[in-house]
Amino acid sequence: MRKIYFAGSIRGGRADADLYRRMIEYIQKTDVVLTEHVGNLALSKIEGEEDWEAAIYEQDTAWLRESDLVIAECTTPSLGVGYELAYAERFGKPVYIFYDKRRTNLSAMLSGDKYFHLCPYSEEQEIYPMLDQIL
Ligand code: 6K6
Repeated sequence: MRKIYFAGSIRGGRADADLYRRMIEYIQKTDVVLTEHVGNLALSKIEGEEDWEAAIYEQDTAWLRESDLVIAECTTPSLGVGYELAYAERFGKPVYIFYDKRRTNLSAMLSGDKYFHLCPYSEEQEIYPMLDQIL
């Protein structure tokens, strides 16, 4: 099974956390999601370790390097997700960026980068057929 790195906002704000969880559950029907905790922070296993923020960085960048592709939900802007997308590009990983075009004016640093596959939607139901095409 392919390994999918799902990226979504954590400290940028959790307004779309339930959407991330539904997308992750959908992807898990066919593929492995390395970053299940993005949809449910209770699943995070690193918090509490000594120097746990460095552990998060090391774990997430290792997962990005071993992933087959990256799927990001970018409606809620997040510095961490922006960093991950540039990191994924540097390692040649295919990157698909989902965003609700009614709610977000996507950064030009993403919409202007021809490397990224943009997946705008206006209703959540449009997301799942697009995921079927990608997976
Ligand atoms: C548990 C409770 C609060 O924070 C945690 C654990 N934190 C993180 N664990 C794993 N990945 C993280 C964590 N914080 C950020 N990330 C990564 O950055 C995720 O892969 C997200 O895609 C992205 C979110 O970045 P911010 O800047 O919105 O936090």
